[in-house]
Amino acid sequence: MEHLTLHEDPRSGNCYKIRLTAALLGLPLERVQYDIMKGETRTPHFLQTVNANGRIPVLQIDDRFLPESNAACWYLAEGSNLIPADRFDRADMLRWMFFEQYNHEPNIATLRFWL
Ligand SMILES: N[C@@H](CCC(=O)N[C@@H](CS)C(=O)NCC(=O)O)C(=O)O
Repeated sequence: MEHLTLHEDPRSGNCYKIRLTAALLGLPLERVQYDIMKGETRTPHFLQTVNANGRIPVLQIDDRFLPESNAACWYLAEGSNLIPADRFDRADMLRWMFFEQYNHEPNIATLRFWL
């Protein structure tokens, strides 16, 4: 059984999505926390070992690192009933995940965080 570790800042909505997906599926998740306001994801160690893009969340699966929240949600959900069996419904799910990243995340979620 693979060991799952979430590199996160608990205040981040992108990290919450992954914790929520894991909880819905009953998957145990170890949590390693960083303070993004203190630049803790911009250290040489983080950039070299966790994510060269300097951002959380990153889902660690054993010794492999998967950045991008929606990729992590997809990884956890694959094979479960959280992903529709129907081809169109699956593409529609991806549509909302892309919409979330391209429209909601930069225009609403990030502004809310900074305010
Ligand atoms: N598209 C990425 C966005 C990742 C992202 O912007 N993470 C923010 C927190 S939600 C972060 O790490 N900011 C700290 C920084 O850029 O130094 C995802 O969905 O995971």
